[in-house]
Amino acid sequence: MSGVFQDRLKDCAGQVASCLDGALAGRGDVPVVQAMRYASSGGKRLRAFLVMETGRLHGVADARSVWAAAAVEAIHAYSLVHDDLPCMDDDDLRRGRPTVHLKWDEATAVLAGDALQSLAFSLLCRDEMQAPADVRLELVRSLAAAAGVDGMVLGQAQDIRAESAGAPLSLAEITELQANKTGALIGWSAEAGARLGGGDPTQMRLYSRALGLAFQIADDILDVEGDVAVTGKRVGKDAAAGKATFVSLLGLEGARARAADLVDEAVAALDAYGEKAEGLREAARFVISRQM
Ligand code: GRG
Repeated sequence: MSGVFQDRLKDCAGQVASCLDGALAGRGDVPVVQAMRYASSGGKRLRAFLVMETGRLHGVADARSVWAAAAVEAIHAYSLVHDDLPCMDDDDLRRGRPTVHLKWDEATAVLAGDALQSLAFSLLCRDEMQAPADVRLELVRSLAAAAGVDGMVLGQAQDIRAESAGAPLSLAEITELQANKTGALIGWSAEAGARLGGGDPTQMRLYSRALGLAFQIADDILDVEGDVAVTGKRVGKDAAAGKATFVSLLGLEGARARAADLVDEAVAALDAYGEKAEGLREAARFVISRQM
């Protein structure tokens, strides 16, 4: 990972952490709030980076875009807490630490996830974002669509349904499922910066579609080849569950080649932006080279 991208990712992560800390401050040691702080800390903050970097590309200062970046990270954190529950993936490890329902209990994990989701929408209403009402409304509407039953929740439901289906999913079905489950939030993140800057999100949409799919293919590869000490989550789960993945359908080399093609596609979508988009190009390359 190049120094410029690494520094910017770290910088965005720090700004988002301060924003979330501030939003959750002053509530004492209530367990559900402690669980929200725990669940929304750590992680690569790739979605936050996408919001802030596409924002910068469209002339938006970090002090404005960080609220939208924190919002998408809050939704992402909620999805991970709920995904780890015994009724879903039943995981014990996330971001290298015990999952929320093990550190507290299931009820606290459900509530912390719910409250992180509400928090996300309240962050989009913050005055500090300095967004006109129509832009703010569009960000709220599109985040609801990306997170809900037209996006991430639909993808999660398709994933759960596939586990009990008679036949493994086809490549087209997996691609659609993943576009919903992980692609929708990644897409929202890349488009949010353009929307905040009053720009046209079309190129960001093309970039993020390719990026989101490459991200998921890399995730499938990591589930086969990753090291739990580095990924901070259990690996080998897909094969153990007999799940169809990009690796089971394309083979390891095929999956790597497809991911590399998608990175080229994502990079090509940034042509019109010239040098200014170098951070986003590096992000695309990072997505398939990452070890965590
Ligand atoms: C429970 C409604 C609901 C949705 C859950 C996103 C999701 C849907 C589940 C996560 C399961 C999973 C491991 C998906 C693979 C891709 C993914 C989202 C990985 C985690 O994202 P990273 O790598 O995580 O960006 P960090 O920890 O870096 O933020």
